[in-house]
Amino acid sequence: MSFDTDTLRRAFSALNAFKIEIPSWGFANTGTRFGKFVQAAAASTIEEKFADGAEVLRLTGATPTLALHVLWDMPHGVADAEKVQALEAKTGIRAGSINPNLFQEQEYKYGSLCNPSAEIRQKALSHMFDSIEIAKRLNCRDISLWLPDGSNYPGTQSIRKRIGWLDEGLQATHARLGAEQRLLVEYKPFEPAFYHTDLGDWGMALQLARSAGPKAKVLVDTGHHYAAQNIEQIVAWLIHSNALGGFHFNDRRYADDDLTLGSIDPYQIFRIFAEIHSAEADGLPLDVAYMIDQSHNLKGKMEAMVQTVVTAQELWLKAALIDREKLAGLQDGCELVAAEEVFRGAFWQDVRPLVAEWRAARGLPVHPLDALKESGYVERITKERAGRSAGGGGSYA
Ligand code: LRH
Ligand code: MN
Repeated sequence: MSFDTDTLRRAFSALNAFKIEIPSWGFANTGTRFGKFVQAAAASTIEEKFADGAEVLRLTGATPTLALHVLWDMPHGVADAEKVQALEAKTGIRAGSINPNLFQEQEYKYGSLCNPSAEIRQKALSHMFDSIEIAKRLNCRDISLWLPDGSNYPGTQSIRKRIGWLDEGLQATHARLGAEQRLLVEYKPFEPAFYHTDLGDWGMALQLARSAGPKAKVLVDTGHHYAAQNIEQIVAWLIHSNALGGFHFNDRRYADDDLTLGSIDPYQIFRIFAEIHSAEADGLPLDVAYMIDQSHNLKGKMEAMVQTVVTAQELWLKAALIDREKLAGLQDGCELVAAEEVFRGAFWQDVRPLVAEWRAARGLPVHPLDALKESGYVERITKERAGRSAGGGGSYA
């Protein structure tokens, strides 16, 4: 299949520009509150998570960084930085966003940065400061914060007081950031709290980011929306407000299901990427971290991660190839059907042969999933890691 040079040029520059970060926890055994189905090949040490991440980078050429969750990956905090730097040198994949853990210690039962106890808020804040120190030591730019804080019953907590405490906490965190560092504020409407969540939606995250300071931006986890919400409209608002810091991509049928990107509604991700490409085409200065945040409870962890990166590249390219000029004219002319045909038409087109050409040109495996199978990597790590991963244990990572 041959493509005209202009399409090839546009496709190659779009794919060259697209980097997506993979989560260390995507390689670990994860589950739900009803249990965890253990996979022998799963990673449980930081060494194994970097090895798996490097294999995904080798196969896709699009994942130069690995997101770390502090207590899961660096239980000794800054003291583990040297080990991580050695792994970066050995594997060629770098540590990416640093994700504090403010959700697993007993003290956080009634919240972390929003807890009525000043002492517990201070504990949470010092974990934020540790996370910033780790990021400084590893030369990582983004501290990516999600907190589960909230309540389960009306009247049991002062929502307004908690806003004040959270505001203070994020301002204090922002004040500790290095010159080049950013604080990404991730919102979520519910779970594990089921009456109110303190950082519940994009408006709250935007308000808190603004109040914290210019280095604070909003992180959009695609799974953190009510089914009826228009996510690409939220993205447009955050771009308009120069507050879009990054994404956690995954897919869902019902709630925060953390399924693989594009498995349920690939058109959703296409519509989000279309907002990004149109903003870039209009010359808006975007500085967006694209990241995957999934838990592979049933699919093989390596297969699911490679499949996800490949799907993200395809959807990114489909949206990059929208005939923007033609579409803008039709939109301004309110030629609805013609505009929709241009927009959706880009989604229909099969870009896989184009992505295959880009991979071949970059000396990358043309079909990464097949290459993973042919490499025997999963069989090898299964043998190496077998006989260890017994026991369900906690539900996550
Ligand atoms: C919370 C979340 C957050 C991570 C966690 C693994 O639902 O999206 O980004 O800390 O998943
Ligand atoms: Mn997330």
